[in-house]
Amino acid sequence: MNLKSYLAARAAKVDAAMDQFLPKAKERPATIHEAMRYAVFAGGKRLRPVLCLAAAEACGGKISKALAPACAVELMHTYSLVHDDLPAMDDDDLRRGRPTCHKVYGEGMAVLCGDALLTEAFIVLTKTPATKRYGAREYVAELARCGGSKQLIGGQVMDLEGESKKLGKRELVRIHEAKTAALLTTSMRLGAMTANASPTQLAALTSFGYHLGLAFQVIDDILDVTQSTEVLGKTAGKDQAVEKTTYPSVIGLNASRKEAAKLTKAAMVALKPLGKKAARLEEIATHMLEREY
Ligand code: GRG
Repeated sequence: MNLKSYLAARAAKVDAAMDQFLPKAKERPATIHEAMRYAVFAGGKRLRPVLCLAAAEACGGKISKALAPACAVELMHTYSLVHDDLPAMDDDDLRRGRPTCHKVYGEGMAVLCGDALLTEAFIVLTKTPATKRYGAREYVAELARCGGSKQLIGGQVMDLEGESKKLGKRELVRIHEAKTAALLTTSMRLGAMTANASPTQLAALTSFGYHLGLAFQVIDDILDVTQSTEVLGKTAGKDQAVEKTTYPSVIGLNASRKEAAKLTKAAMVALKPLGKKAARLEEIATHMLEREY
């Protein structure tokens, strides 16, 4: 199967599982369940869950066992987007090509929607089958650590506190390690755990997730400068407009492109211990480097 069909098929599997896991839109109180579904089924790329499934396969596992953590990481990701878009944070009107959650449901409901999505992530995660090496304790610790004050929340704090300052590359990398790279790494690790990954396999996929996550963020910063709002589905040029520190603003566009390629190469090198089973992950990494939205 070529990569485009593979990604579409995997995203469809994730969507079908997500539809089963989430409370129905009419379940009372309906507004919150509608809002959760509005945020989740808004046409995201499903990159994190697809990586989670691919990580399971790269360790010889079955994707059916990795669907719950795949949905859990997407739920955590969607919560972070809903809260990040709020007026108190990035104040964005557009996400995934549609009005942001708070624009449709109001600020109070969007706060609750993010809270509910985050909580739901853990409910869904508990449906993951245990393996010889890993069970509920390891799965929950992994996702909670990623979402906590040292990773996602911590990264957002550094981001908020850096808003009025000119940051250097080291501070910028620290923010993206805690935000984008952390969630991509956890997606890989949870997928690997469902396949009873050996310590060597887990370490390889951890390193892959870290480097790919940083590369993804560099590309995201580049696209903010080079693409249109229509193509991105979110407000283009936003970083420049609010004078946010980004890779292009710190090292320039050309050096940013080189940095993304270097990080992607490092991600590929990390896959070596997995041998041929990692071929799909290599393809995904190349695709992500070349992505246009
Ligand atoms: C806890 C509020 C809060 C925030 C945590 C992860 C994060 C920090 C905030 C999310 C907003 C943001 C700009 C994250 C950077 C990562 C990124 C580029 C997200 C967009 O991911 P895509 O392109 O989005 O995969 P889709 O819509 O395709 O899922």
